[in-house]
Amino acid sequence: MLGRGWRRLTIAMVALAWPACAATPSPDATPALTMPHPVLAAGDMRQHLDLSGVWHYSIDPYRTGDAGFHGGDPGASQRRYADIDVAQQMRDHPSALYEFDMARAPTATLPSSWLTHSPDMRHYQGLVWYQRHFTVDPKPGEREFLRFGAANYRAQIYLNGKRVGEHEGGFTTFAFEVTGLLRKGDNQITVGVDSARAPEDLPPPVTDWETYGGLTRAVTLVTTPATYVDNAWVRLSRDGRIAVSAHLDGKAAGDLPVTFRIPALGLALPGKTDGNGDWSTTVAAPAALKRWSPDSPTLYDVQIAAGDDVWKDRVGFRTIAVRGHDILLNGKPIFLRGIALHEEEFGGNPTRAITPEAARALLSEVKDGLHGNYVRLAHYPHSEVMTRMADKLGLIVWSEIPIYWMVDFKNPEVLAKAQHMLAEEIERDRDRASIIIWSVGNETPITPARNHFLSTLAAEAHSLDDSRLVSAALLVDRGSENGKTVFNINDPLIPSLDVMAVNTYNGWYSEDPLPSLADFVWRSPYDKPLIFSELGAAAKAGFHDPTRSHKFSEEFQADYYKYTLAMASRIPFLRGMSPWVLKDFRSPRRQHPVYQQGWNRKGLVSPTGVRKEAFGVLAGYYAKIAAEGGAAH
Ligand code: GCB
Repeated sequence: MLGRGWRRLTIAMVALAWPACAATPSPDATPALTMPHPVLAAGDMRQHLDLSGVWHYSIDPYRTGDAGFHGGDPGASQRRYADIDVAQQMRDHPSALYEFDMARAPTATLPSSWLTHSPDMRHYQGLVWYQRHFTVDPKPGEREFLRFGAANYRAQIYLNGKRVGEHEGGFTTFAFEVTGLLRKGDNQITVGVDSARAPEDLPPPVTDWETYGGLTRAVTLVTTPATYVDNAWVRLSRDGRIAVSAHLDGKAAGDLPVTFRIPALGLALPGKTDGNGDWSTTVAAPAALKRWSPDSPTLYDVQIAAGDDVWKDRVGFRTIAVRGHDILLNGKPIFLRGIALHEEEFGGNPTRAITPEAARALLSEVKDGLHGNYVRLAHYPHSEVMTRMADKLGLIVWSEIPIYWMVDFKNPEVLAKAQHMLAEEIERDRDRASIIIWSVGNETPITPARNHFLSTLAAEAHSLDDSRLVSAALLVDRGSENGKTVFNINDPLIPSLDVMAVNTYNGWYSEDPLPSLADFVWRSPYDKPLIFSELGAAAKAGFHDPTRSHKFSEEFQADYYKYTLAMASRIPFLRGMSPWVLKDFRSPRRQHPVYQQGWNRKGLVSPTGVRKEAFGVLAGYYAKIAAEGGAAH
């Protein structure tokens, strides 16, 4: 299973020709068999040195550290990544010219976006160089990897002045092997992060959320034995068996005895890798296995022992499937009582630094405040801190890649890029029981090129992960029949999807009187479940309108929810919803000076967590569904 997906991905990557992606291989390490990067599945659970903390930074708006003023290599005076002590050089060679000095550049605490480093960085978009030093004592026979939780949007990495690699995509985790490049004692790491995006990038430049440029997730130095488990997937297959797949990397990876264990269940499954270092097996789920669910989010410590390595993760076991209009969790119909959220912590000046406390605060408001069981993590893969917290707290997750609005669908290189992002997303999070849906697009205009692009991605998601559902947030046709407003869900992509999803904003972006919403008719020729992936209206917390008629008032937002939920409750094939959105979030396109001030105000809570009136409307609706058993609305 793992091998098949990897081979297909390799083809995509060759087409993309990303020459500098491969890590410099260590003399005694076997280069990765198929992936340009190591996967380092569950790398956050491995032995590592956390490089979070104080880094120096230097802005480079004209990208002088990338290229000289006539193109070509940058001049020595501009190479921020050079492994030199600039002050010492200037003392030793008074005529030498340096127009940077990272050791004396300003500092910031990472991970965080640079938007909060200083007031003059608030709207900076472009290239920023980061540098820090760290001390290690590499041991012979060990391998070391630099692992990045995320770098938004493009990153180039240097270790001790040598280029290690580069990465594109602001929301997925990646790693480079640096065995043999580390020094005993002091080491210098430099990362150039560029937040600027072109129309061929994902997402394209125009979105409805803040571009938090920078190293927004942890950078770690991960250590493994010479041969180690690079990729592993542990899950409950649709037929109720525990399934394990693993890929080992290193000289001894082929024909190596391996053992999978779940100590709490006394389960030990021995096996042996094939010549490529791949191993997979299945076993009937032990009777004592407790299924993961929002009501009972049981997680198990699991291990794969292989040679000197013990790969570890903490996973839940559950099945997810669709039958007609129903979504079945562990074989039972479930209604998804959700809300959408951006990766943005509570507070008046967020920086997209998702600590466990920040993730817990957001998700607890969903679980305990709204009586929810589901979150849409919009519009890109969120931090692994968030998906692990969802596993732990018991929230079902929709995860997506940023195929948003006006993507360059005709461009095969953009498709290859999207496939790569999808694979990185799935490979990092395939072991999270909370995730049940991979979504491949949001509100994309229907054209033949878009249909081909998204159906290719949907097929890719199914082939990389046959245990989950695939969806996309679609547009719908609005019509009128016998005086009634009718919405027909008939997107040509639907045959490629397991679940239909629609964003709906009637009464907010349209002038429909709110009481008319309840009579709207929703139809689809497809026998598939529907989720409202968005619905919402904005309100500025604290702005009240006793007439309940003004947009941006808490009362209007609350009534919008009341009437939209009345509409939702009459749709017989609706099986869940993730209204837009839990918390007001920063968005440069929202500039009303009184009500928005750079924030999308569709949150049910303010940036600092103050609940608006509509919060209670949705919480009441969900509490009732939960009290009635949670299967239907
Ligand atoms: C949408 C988008 C979401 C926006 C939202 C809005 O349909 O998917 O990213 O933020 O509408 O507030 O208009």
